[in-house]
Amino acid sequence: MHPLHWRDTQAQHLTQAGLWQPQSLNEHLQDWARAFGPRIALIEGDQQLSYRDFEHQVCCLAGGLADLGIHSGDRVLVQLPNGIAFARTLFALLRVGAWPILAMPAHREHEIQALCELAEPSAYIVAERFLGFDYRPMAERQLDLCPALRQLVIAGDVDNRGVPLATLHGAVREPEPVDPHSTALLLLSGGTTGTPKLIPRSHADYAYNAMASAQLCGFDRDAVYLAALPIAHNFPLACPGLIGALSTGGRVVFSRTASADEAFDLIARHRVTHTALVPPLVKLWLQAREWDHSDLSSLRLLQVGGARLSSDVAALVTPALGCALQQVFGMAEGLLCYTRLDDPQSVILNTQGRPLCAADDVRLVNTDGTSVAAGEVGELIVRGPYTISGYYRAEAHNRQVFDAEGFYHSGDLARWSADGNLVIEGRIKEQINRAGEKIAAAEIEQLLREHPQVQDAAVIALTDERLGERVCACVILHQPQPITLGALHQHFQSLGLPRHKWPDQLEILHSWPLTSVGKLDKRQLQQRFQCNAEPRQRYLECRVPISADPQALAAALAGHYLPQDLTLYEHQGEWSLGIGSIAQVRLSGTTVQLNVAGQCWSWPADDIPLALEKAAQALPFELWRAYGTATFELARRFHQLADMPSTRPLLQLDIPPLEIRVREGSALIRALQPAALNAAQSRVQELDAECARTLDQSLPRVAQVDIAHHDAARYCRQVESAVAQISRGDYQKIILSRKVPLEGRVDLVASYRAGRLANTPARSFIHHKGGFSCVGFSPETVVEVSAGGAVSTQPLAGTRALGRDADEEARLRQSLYQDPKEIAEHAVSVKLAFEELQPICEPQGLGVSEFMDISRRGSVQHLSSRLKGRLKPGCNAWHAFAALFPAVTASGIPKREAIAAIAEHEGGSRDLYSGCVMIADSDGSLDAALVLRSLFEDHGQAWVQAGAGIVSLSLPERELEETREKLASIAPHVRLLAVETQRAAEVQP
Ligand code: OOB
Repeated sequence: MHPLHWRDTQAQHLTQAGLWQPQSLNEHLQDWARAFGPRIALIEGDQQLSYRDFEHQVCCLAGGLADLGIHSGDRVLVQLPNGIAFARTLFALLRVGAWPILAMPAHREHEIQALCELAEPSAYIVAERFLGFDYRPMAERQLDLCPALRQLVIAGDVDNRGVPLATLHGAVREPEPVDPHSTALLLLSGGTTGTPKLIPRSHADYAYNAMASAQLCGFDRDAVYLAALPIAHNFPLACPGLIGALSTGGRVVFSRTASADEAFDLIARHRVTHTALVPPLVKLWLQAREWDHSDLSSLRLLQVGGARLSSDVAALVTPALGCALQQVFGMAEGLLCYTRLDDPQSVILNTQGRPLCAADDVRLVNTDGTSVAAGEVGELIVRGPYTISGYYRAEAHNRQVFDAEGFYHSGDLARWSADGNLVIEGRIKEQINRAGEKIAAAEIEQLLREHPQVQDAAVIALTDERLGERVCACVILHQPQPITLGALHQHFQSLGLPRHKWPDQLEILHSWPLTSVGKLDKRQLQQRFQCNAEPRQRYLECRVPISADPQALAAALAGHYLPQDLTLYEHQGEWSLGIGSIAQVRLSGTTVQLNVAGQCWSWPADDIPLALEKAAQALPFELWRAYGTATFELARRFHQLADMPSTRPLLQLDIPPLEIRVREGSALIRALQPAALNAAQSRVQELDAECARTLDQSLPRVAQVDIAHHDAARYCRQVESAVAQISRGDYQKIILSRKVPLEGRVDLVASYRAGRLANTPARSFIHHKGGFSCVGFSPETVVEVSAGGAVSTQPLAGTRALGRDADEEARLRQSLYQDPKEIAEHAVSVKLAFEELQPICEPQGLGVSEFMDISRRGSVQHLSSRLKGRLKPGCNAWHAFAALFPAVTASGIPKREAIAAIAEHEGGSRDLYSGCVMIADSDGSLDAALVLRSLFEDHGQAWVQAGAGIVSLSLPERELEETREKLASIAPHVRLLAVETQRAAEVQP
């Protein structure tokens, strides 16, 4: 007998036993529509659909799909978020007998392409966009790459190719006759291997899966199920989930995401009775409950499964959420184990329950296939009425994981508790084989969590030349105080743990990487930290006392190290100078790349904050500071506009091998090499003595800059045309800028010193890299994020000149406070910054800490406000950056339209102007200065650039005047190189 046919041999028996019903899933839906006709079946936002209407819509869509040429046995890739469109599509495909392949919204090109290659779908039904991601370009590429793919159906607006889902209305036809034992749909495996596996579930087995689960979980007509996990996953789809709720006449409420904000509101509004989560989300819900007091009293049962739930967290569920807990151990391959509703608390808190069906044949075996002794841990193998007999198109893999008796070898390690319940102890793959000693990751994780500083832990195996595998502890800390591997070793020693179980490597994270359904993704952790195999390099440090003015010394040091690539960044009383680059992180094209000493890693850039976090975590240095820039055109990525041609990466960060941080009284020198440290120390001491002696040298001549007239007429025309677009309602506000070229070669350091003396900037900087230089006196930061996750931004909008004296300044300030245009402009900017911070910050504590103060910046004064908040769990500094970039002060409102119009009016890319110069630290902090009031030089050609905010009331002359006022804070301070030095520079540009 072929092992894969074990289940087929049982068909008659299973049918006779009443476990398999002789109906297709579509026929079940028809029965439910007849039985529960006018009752509400589905709710999404304000839309509610009765069983009858839902079934009718399914029939019409099935007709439309058939008209498109989608027939019985065709595979159809479905990638839709939680919503009615998903349910309609699923059942319509079942009605025509096509096989839906249920991809998750979080899947991207890598997974989608692999699925297309494997299953050769004839159609792809996909959302237009979801959570900021536009699926259409990816889907269109699949049309070109996958020859079998004939139809693209878009739920939403079509861009170039495809048909809108909403237009698929066909005549209602008789459904195709379907064998209930045949494949109904293909689920994706939650497996840990690289390639996706497809799991063919039949009508009969899946109907049993959902309906028996509904019974076990106490679903009835009054059940209101909240689909919070992504509905393409087996758990919310059929355990009992959507299909189970429909089978009892209950209703299903769709939540777009599983965030507590959204879900709590829906639970209260629709009196939800049941829902399901994976453990990482349970923790977030429990945290949210500390301040959220939504009415969750309707909730009867929270199902938790998909990964191990610790007993401690399990114990918090009922007190915090007021509902019963059920633990679920399940798998898309079939087997479901549930704790029962009437189980004692000890079973519910400490076990993963027992099989759904008496006919589930579950065994725990040793590596040689023999059953383990009572209470011992073994690999869980299973066959049964709703467990598959083989993956789709995976013969070789099937031979490995299905044995001759038809058992599926799950790779999960489990034991039976004395009371007959399963306790999942981990996975075979999560056992670390350290020099031959087997170590269970779960055991070390539990002990790590007992350390007072550790909030959560994950332990992974990394390949090690010496040990075979080494133990890597990944931890999230309660407080961002650093913890060392040594401290963890002490902890393990005090617990009496043998030395070979102590972690060999420690990695500190701010949040966990999650799989598409929200489980901890250990594979990503392995990829991320494997390249840290070499111990991280440490900076050698020394602190030198100084007597010079820190700004003068920092500038002198920059002058000394030029023309090497460097960045000098002033913030909070410190001038931080990064010299050279030993590692580079770049965002360009579709990836974020990390280069270190000739080795390169890359991460897909469809989630830029995540990719940057991964790159940062892979840096093989301890306590690094990165210096970098972001061009204004990066904003086009964040706002789904097409890239513009550019020679510079959208974002680049460099780790310097040498750093000098100067403040009043001392300089901290940090270098990777002892020789570099010593040399820098001597340099600092020499230059400190020189700066302290010389006060101000006579700086070279001032450049001739025609800030009053250059391009003035064209600028006024641009303002006029923008005002017309604003009156037409294209956008509300736009910042248009004007470039004024300078003759001669600029002395960066002298210009910096002169400009800095005349300005009172929020930040200042010199950035020089590969023939491009920028010196700036930034009026505001785009974002400041502390190591502890405090976020702050300071929008400045509304400008007046400072005038010639204190009286004039006071008079101009008065007029600024009384100008409705300036005040409106300011208020709108503050509101926008608030809205941008909301999705990434904890709701409590997010607010405006300073409102409409005055900030004096060089030759001008501005209305300024400050907003502060705290990052939500799961968000990093780059999420804050992505939310706030570009500064509204430099783009306009709404940002997307304004950014598009800027390119149109200014005709070309802005590059660094109105982008950022920034520093980012290994502790997660980030400080990004807005590049305005700056001087630029690119391969010998220098210019200054400034803009003004255009609104409907703008007058071209006044806006031109504003650009002059702003240019006046930089242009007069530009210093040129002496003639001889210029000549030398021309020879070697
Ligand atoms: C569910 O399904 P999949 O296919 O995404 O993942 C299955 C794997 C299992 O083999 C096991 O390794 C792990 O996820 N798992 C658990 C668990 N439940 C699943 N590990 C520890 N404790 C648990 N309670 O994850 C799934 C399918 C249906 C219902 C619930 C979960």
